[in-house]
Amino acid sequence: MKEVATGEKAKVIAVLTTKDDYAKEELERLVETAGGEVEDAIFYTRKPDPANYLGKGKLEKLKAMVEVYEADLVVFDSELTPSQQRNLQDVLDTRVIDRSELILDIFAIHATTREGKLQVELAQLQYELPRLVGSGKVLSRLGGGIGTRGPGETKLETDRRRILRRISQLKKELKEVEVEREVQRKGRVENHIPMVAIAGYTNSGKSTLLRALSNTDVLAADQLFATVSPKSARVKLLSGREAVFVDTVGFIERLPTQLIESFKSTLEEIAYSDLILVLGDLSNLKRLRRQLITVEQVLAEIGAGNIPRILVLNKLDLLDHADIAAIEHEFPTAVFVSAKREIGLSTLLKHVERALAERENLYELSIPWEKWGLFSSYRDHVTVISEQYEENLIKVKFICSPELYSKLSSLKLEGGG
Ligand SMILES: Nc1nc2c(ncn2[C@@H]2O[C@H](COP(=O)(O)OP(=O)(O)OP(=O)(O)O)[C@@H](O)[C@H]2O)c(=O)[nH]1
Ligand SMILES: [Mg+2]
Repeated sequence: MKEVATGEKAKVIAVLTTKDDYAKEELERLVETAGGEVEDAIFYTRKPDPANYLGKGKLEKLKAMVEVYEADLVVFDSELTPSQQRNLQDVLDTRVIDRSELILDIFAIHATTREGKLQVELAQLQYELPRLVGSGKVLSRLGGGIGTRGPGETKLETDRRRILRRISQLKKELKEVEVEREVQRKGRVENHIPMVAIAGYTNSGKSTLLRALSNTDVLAADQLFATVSPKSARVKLLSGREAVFVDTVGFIERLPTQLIESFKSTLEEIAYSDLILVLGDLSNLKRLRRQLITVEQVLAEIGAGNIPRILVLNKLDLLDHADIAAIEHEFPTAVFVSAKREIGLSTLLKHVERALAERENLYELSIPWEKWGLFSSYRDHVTVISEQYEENLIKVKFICSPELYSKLSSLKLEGGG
């Protein structure tokens, strides 16, 4: 919504395609985040009409509403086909967008890094492409009649070629950024630094949690998709070992497929992690249950379905004691925190450490003094249980991953164990 730049709120009429308060509220929040305000809404739950989506009566009602409110924009809470979108714009004489375009718009506003901007542009072009082709078809069928006269086929062909060229260029640039990311990831694996992804529905408090755990300056805001270019930070666990915690792009019901595709490399960070903190927002329990289902679906879709996880329920400060007891009963394995008030964070870190240790073992090595320094350089990545100093060696008992052990075992005293 361009109105964001001028500071003026765009007047929006919403078209809701399910009788569902939750969907209505979510669409309103999406519109607000994009810089608009829902003035009024209509419901249309019948089968969509192929030409205009709406039936004749509803369309007339909507047209009247657009005029009364002098609406800048009509937003549909579902997907519109390219021709439906064009036809509606013609009839209503105002801009009409669907849910995907709205979400893409928010991503465009919030992208801060070069990678984020490239990803959003790619998603937007991929959204636009079939719309160009679609309008071309409509035009040729109507023979470019009065009132529907638009760019001719030749102009459309050049537009299409231009977009396709840009798409392949964006993909190339993104590949380069991905290579950097892969190098970082390999570095972390080689240094045996476990990676913990913080995933969850948008606005659940992921960035606030990363900020609280790492004391770094991470942007958090009461907006949907505040984070489009996530950061990561090293966090010292209670034993002194370190892990890298990664913030992630929030999930939402019906996340546009173009976004999943172009943010693939960012979302893949979740699939490469050793542990996922699935963050839920306790401020509305009905919403929480529904959001957790969506999160499960997206995790499966991005190939992260089998990674160990901890359910972390956030915004504990908003519940009173009676509610807490009931919700603990419903989610017996969850860890309850308030990222904002920094409640429950050390318990959470304990759970993280325990979960990370699950695939680790207890080992014992006798290390000659001259190699002790080398062993010590891995101190952040192993949990030392005991050290016993002897004349020319140190006996050390520690817990670490099998991979790290195979590296460290080369330090042992010849013939020792
Ligand atoms: N009351 C309360 N509010 C919280 C808590 N944690 C986060 N919030 C608020 O929830 C809102 C969203 O927080 P973010 O950390 O930006 O959420 P996010 O999950 O990163 O959201 P996206 O990046 O948009 O997906 C902000 O207004 C936070 O201040 C909490 O423990 N209690
Ligand atoms: Mg965030």
